[in-house]
Amino acid sequence: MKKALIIVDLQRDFCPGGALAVKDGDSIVPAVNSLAKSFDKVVATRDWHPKNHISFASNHPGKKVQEILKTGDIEQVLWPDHCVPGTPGAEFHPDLDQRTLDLIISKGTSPKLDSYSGFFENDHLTPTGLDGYLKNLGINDLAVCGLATDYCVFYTVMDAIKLGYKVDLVSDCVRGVDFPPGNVQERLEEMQKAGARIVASEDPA
Ligand code: VGL
Ligand code: ZN
Repeated sequence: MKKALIIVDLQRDFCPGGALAVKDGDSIVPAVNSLAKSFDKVVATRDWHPKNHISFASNHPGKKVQEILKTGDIEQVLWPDHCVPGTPGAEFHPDLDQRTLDLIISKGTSPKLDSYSGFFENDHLTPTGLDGYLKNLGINDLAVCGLATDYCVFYTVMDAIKLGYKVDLVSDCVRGVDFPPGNVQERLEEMQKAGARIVASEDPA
């Protein structure tokens, strides 16, 4: 059975010192590197936002970071500018072993739409191509790790389950924003309820 590891947004801006730092975000890198060795395919997603992106509070005069913007059906949390291509913050963490990566999926590239999930943009309609890649390879078993547990990891896991994949969430290889406080625990429980298996990277798959 072929299986793939999805490494979500292990970028400098989500690590300590970055624009949208996740506490201890960088601490998962060594475990992610060793985990990657035991998968047939390794995919990294990356947040890849134009400067005029809808999710940046700086693009909405009078709005502050972590305020919520309602646009149609979508509730958009506003963030500091982050992961703008060409800036250091958009790069993968320098210690992430990029030699293991088979595919890189950029997401959130259109100014008007955010994309937390590695599979669909936040309209839940526009695919990133990841599902097609995996299905074409006959891969049905996924493990998901990376940043942030309660945003991009969560939405990636939930979409993967909806698309019919068997999903392991690697608990020691994720870290969360935890906004609003308690969000990480709530999202972990939601993922588990939906059918994700919470595993440790040492557990045999
Ligand atoms: C993320 C907030 C905004 C993430 C991305 O990778 O979890 N969170 N953009
Ligand atoms: Zn983002």
